[in-house]
Amino acid sequence: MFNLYSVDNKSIANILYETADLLEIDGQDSFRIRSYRNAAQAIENHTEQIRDIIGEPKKVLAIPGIGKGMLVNLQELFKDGTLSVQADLLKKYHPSMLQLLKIQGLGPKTIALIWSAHQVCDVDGVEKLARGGKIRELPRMGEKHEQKLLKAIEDYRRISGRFRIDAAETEAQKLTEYLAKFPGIDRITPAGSLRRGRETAGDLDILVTGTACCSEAERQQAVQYIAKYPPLMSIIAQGDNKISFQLRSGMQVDVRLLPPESFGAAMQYFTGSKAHNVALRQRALKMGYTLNEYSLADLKTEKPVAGKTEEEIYAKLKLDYIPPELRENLGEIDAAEKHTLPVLITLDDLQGDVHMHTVETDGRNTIEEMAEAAMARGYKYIAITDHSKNLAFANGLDDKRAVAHIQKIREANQRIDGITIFAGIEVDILADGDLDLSDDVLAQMDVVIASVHSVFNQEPAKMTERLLKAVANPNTSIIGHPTGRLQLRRDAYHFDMDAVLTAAAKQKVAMELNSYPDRLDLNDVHLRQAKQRGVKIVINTDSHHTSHLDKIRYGILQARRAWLTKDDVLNTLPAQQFAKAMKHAW
Ligand code: DGT
Ligand code: CA
Ligand code: CA
Ligand code: ZN
Repeated sequence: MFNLYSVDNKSIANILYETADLLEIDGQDSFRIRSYRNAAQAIENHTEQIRDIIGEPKKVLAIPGIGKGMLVNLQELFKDGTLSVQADLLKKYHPSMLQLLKIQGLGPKTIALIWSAHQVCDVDGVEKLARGGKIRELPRMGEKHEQKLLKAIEDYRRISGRFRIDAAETEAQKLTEYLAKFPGIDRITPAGSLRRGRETAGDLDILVTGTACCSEAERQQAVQYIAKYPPLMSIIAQGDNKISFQLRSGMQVDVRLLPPESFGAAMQYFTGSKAHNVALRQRALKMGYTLNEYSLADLKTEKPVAGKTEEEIYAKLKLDYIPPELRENLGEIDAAEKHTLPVLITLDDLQGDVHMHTVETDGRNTIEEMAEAAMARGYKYIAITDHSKNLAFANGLDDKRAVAHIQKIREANQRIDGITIFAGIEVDILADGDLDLSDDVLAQMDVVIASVHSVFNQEPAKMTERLLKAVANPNTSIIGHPTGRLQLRRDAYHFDMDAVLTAAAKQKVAMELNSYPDRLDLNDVHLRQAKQRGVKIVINTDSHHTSHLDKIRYGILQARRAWLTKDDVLNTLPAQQFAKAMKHAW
């Protein structure tokens, strides 16, 4: 069973929401359904992680909306990794029901209708019904509903085709914990787009090796074990050294079992990218070798010359080792040959994180708590950057509150040893390009992040002008999440990126790499463009909770994919130099 001690409140809430929907489809009484929804909501909003308090029933029962029955459910969830109420319902219907519930506008009531009329509960089946005009015949449904449903299925397919890096990573971790329990599996590693740090993954590629992968009979036993992975929904293909399946989340997984002597070759091959591999194979051929997933071998004798590690393969091909993030055939092979690969930035290079919110606006923790958490990560400084008044729903600060907040931050900085706390703001860039607070107040800040949070649909020329005005404001230190895109949800707003980058380089205004996995903004492509224009980057988390500080690693991955080095990133500087950089001096 996978380890639920790494499961956060959000995932527990999701299981309870799903269960409530399933109970509703099953026609159970509304009181019971509501108790699941209420518990889900309470857990989702609870600041303490259930996994930390599950051993203390009193604390769990103290959460409003959680009664004795729900406590038993939660205990079961942590003990067995599943909820029997949910498991039974999924057995009665089919696990595909969970994917149906993810379709916009398709609720439990309609699903129940479809089920009772047609006993269909999978996306393909429902689509077929809609195309055949069968949905409009159901009670209280019409042609309009049918068309809307078809459109929603199309959207679902488009979006669910790829998963965000954090979701892919979580699934990979859970599966890894499960695989590690099989005797004779010694190494498990993700390959593919996840290992290259791409912002989304189409599917998971997991490589496994150990004594259990040596003979066909042994591999078959391991494959049998993998086929019993609880979140597995259906097996797509199964072979001698490979099994592909779909998880209940909709994610597809390829697991390959390899003998230790070809593990490096397999890592190289399945990490990709395809374009990198094609180029590398051509190089191998020119040098008298063949390269495949089993080894690098002599072209004539077919004798393997490397395969156990990736390092020896690159070395034999007379290349410096190429980090996975660079393997996109964008010049890395050439650079590896000439020994000019950049020394990519690492997490350890960062000295601080300068975009975070507190309880003063829409964050969940205090200045002190953020500072302590940052110190525990080894940071030398942070900046507290709460919202400005234009973001009314986030309780944004007006001039007066902003000044008082600066004072509070300065006091906290005095009180707390071992870390510098800069006073900052994430100020809204208004529709006309003005900033949302007075110049006089902004001038008192150490760090001014200017961000667009409203009126996204301006004409590109207008949006460009708006951003240029914000860059030109002498108080602006950083442009926050510069394109505004939300992955798989909202496209970037349209503007002339090159014009904005050119102006930013000239004014010495930095661009943010916002590490929040919904955002990853700027992305790898824009970061490379920024570097070419001589623009400096600040890598931040935009934390609204102490636990969010961890998300910095997603930003680091994107920075590495963009070939960024320590010198390209301002928050690798010591505190005093960083403070100067925020005032356009570097
Ligand atoms: P994804 O899943 O769309 O996010 O992207 P990847 O890069 O994970 O692609 P995937 O899962 O199709 O394949 C994993 C790796 O396997 C890929 O990066 C390179 C390797 N690979 C797959 N198909 C081929 C192929 O036809 N030729 C070569 N040379 N490599 C391949
Ligand atoms: Ca993949
Ligand atoms: Ca794959
Ligand atoms: Zn923001």
